[in-house]
Amino acid sequence: MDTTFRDAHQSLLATRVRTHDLLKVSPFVSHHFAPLYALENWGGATFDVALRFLHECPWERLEEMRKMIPNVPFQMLLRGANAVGYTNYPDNVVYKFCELAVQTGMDIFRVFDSLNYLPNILVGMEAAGKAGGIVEAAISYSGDVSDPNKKKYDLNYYLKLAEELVKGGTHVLAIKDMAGLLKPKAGKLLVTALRDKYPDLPIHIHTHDTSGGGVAAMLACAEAGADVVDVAVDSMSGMTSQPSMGAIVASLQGTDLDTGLKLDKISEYSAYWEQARTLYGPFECTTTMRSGNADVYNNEIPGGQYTNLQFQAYSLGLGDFFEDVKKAYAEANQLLGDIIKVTPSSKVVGDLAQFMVQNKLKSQDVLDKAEELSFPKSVVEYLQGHIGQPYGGFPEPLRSKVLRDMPRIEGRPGASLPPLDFQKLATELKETFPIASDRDVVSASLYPQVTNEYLAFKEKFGPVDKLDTRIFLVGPKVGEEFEVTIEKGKTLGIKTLAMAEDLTESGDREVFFELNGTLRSVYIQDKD
Ligand code: 3PY
Ligand code: ZN
Repeated sequence: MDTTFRDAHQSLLATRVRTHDLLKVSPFVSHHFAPLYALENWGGATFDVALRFLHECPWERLEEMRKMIPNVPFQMLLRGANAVGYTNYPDNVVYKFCELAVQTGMDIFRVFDSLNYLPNILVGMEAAGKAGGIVEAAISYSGDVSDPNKKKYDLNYYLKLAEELVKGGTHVLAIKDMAGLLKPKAGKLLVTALRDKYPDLPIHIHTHDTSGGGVAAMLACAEAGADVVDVAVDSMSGMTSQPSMGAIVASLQGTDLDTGLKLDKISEYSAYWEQARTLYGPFECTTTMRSGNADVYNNEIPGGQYTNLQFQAYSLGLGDFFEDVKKAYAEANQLLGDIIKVTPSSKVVGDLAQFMVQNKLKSQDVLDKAEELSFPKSVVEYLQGHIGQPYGGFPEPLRSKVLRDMPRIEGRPGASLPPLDFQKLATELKETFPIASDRDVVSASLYPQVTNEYLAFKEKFGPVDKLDTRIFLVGPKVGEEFEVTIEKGKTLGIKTLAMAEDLTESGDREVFFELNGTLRSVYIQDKD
């Protein structure tokens, strides 16, 4: 599976790749990448980021990609009962979301839960299946099954969970190695055991290349009988992204596992992304990251979070801060009960780690002073049971010391939420924003505030997703001519001409331009 359209840019470019750049290369993908099992192109953080930062509609992105790539299955990442958000939703929101996703073009739903909490995964599986999607239940991987000293997440743990997911009716079973901890030996062990137990079940392996061991691990998994492994095109691969497509395809050429993909086409595809990537310079993980780092086997920080934490540490400019945060992350994980770490549980561990470094606390200090410390909100909510129940239970006496008489949620958090009234939400949203569509209503059911801001922006500025990425991020130069295709066959020619010298009383500046040869002007707030 090619993850270039989702996880690769989520991990390397803060999820900022715009629909415009995805669509430009979509016909090429359709023509040359038909042998792919799937193209992962939606879900995870892309939904939120599209609305919040790119001012574009994620549903439109999916619909347009579907039109251009009718021949490769699409795959998305669904955070179980959290859908594509960070919190719990009423069940009917998750159902509605999946229904619309299938209608808009989605095929395969990889469903996980950040604590591997079965009831949360089952809700997502049900919702995806009922909508008509292919259900790919995912076990998030932690620890090291090849290390007998790492006892909590051993082979037996994974086999038992797999059994539950198979019982739950999954069509495909995924191992989701979000931090890149699956060493070749562990991958071989795990896939062999699953293959032996389920000869006919499609097995799909996901990893991140943070340590640099991703290609070796995926080859080992493929040889042990995995049906699908995840890769990103070469120029969007490596480090916290997926391992390289070209490297894996080349390694398997002429073997029984030959993928049928053509190396010269992978090169062309890679060249496109090498260029496109330069447009997103300000969001590059490589401003702070220069290479892989095998210390991920100790700190277990997931790919996307690794670059975030590193970036934060560098912007704070505190010497060894990142090294300290990484060490504290491992300690925080142990304090919280050695939990599965992926969105949103990884944020809980990251927040506690940063809290420990900022307040110069060691593990023992946290335990000793737990009653007096004011812990980050995410940590308190985790201990209350807001994201589900961790395997092996909550850490005691830490939990009781932190929570004292605060309420606790037993069981699945979403189960106690009343259904959302979609009719009421639609009426309210359309009253405030007459341009709001039924899709926007579903967006608002997940992200109310973000959707309101997206609609307000769209009302004011129009379809900015049609601008090319340089113009969108930096703006045109004075005197520059550029074209914008707003729909098929409708292309506008725009030439910026001049700006008025004086500001209006409200701080706006008049900007003159030609639109298809006609002189026009707009008032724009001058932020300088
Ligand atoms: C997400 O939840 O967005 C992830 O990519 C988790 O790995
Ligand atoms: Zn991932």
